[in-house]
Amino acid sequence: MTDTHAAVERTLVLVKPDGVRRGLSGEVLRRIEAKGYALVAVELRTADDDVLAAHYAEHEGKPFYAPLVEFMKSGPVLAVVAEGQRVVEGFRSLAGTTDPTTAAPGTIRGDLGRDWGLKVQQNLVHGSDSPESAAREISLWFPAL
Ligand code: DAT
Ligand code: MG
Repeated sequence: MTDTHAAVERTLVLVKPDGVRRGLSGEVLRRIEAKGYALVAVELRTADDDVLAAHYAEHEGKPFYAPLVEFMKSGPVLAVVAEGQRVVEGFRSLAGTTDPTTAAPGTIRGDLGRDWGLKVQQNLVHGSDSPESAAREISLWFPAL
């Protein structure tokens, strides 16, 4: 192996309205920092339709799309940019799989989330799924970065 210096990358994390409502913003930030990633930006804000339509464009037309957008507008979200080598896949690993009921214990969703019998999985956090998604989402949520 010749490339021993992996590039520093950035990812977009959202603590979704369920996580903010439950007072878990600090717990999510704690896990990001405990893993050794740096916080580049942290901002509590209420998402609007334009940001959410762009953010979730890949899901437009799916049955859970409209309830997902409504849920994401149901309260403030904590928008975070975190930085470190392989942070995109690293945060996805910290978050756990999409369905919080079966997400592995030890992960954010697995430890803190569950099914509440709702149309949309309220799974506490969003994390970019690739470096390309991260670049797109960071420019959407934090155009000044
Ligand atoms: P992830 O957030 O793990 O990247 P995703 O991008 O496939 O998952 O979906 C975005 C969000 O939409 C997800 O966090 C919760 C909701 N969602 C996804 N699939 C769903 C489904 N089958 N039923 C209800 N909500 C769903
Ligand atoms: Mg996704």
